Amino acid sequence: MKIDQVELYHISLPLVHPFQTSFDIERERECLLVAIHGEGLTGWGECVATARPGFSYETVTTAWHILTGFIVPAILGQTISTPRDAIDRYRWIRGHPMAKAALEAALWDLLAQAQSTSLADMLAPPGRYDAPRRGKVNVGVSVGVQPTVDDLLTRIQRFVDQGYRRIKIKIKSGWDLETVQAVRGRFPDLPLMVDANSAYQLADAPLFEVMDEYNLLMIEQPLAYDDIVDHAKLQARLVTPLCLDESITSPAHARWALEIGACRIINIKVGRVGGLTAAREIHDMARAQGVPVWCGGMLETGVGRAANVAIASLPGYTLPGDLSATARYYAPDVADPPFVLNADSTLTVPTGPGIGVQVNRERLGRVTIRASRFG
Ligand code: OSB
Ligand code: MG
Repeated sequence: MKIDQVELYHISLPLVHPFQTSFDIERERECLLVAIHGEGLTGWGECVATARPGFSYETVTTAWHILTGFIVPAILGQTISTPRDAIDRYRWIRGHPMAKAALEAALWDLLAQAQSTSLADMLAPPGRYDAPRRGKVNVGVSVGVQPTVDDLLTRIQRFVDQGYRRIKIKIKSGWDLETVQAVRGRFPDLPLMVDANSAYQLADAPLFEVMDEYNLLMIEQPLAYDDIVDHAKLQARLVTPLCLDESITSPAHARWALEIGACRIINIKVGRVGGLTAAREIHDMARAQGVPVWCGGMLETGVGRAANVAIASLPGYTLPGDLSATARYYAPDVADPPFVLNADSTLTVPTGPGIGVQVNRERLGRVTIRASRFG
């Protein structure tokens, strides 16, 4: 397929509720949307880089620079038949996985539409896996730091009442052990996990040894974003599995982390690892080793959420993802239809061509800060 045109949108979408982590608070979600045109079709991808370089060094501005300066020129006007064809053209660019992943996601959507297949089916073609892909994916909700523990308990209760069967809470210094104790006191049997977003050091191991007593599903990214060595030392001291998020930025990093025992679970974020192809490669490797994976979230709009739900349908995604219903993030979203929580704490995998959601151009226009067209 010849790539005729690429559009880039920098948008800012108000969040229904502010989202606070150990490193930042977001009230509006800034991200980029990429549209690729070919054969009269349009594929959409979302770049999950944020306004500020807190989760990763990438921001909406660095991603704009890398996309417009290097990635888009590498594929514009070219004939691209597979995602690999595109990846090969920008492989020389070091880093910037979120910028690369956005372009690749739009291309997967475009190519899937051209083949009249869903993204989920294109990711799991017949014969690739010995188990069928899921039609519905298990999901949970990631609850940010709240003003008070009472606020947190109220908020968790509301999500439990809505039907979410797995809760993740964000922790940071001053909002950790007592918070976990309070949540466990109120919800003794709730599948519960914590995410520190790199707020701690190995010297804090005693804190995690106490947390080990609270029957947590996992402890996500307690130590530095660029570390796996100290994570391996910490994991050796705990029964609770460690899960790495920030530290895994490529299939090689996933392999290294598993080889040295830095984690027992991997949170796969398509943007953080550089695209759907890399995400599937990590999934395949982990599955071959019996390591469970799940789909992380970056407060995506419907565009990114649809791609996440599709990849989370692969058989090795055995743990609930951070993929909540649209209404928990945006009202309204830029894409239709919204994702709605099923009674069994799942989201349904779209079956329409490509990612299976449509961008509403009128709403997109209202939230766009900057737009550019190439070709
Ligand atoms: O660490 O998983 C994280 C959101 C922004 C940045 C980092 C993280 C998160 C989440 C949100 O936990 C998950 C979601 O999209 O619901
Ligand atoms: Mg995380």
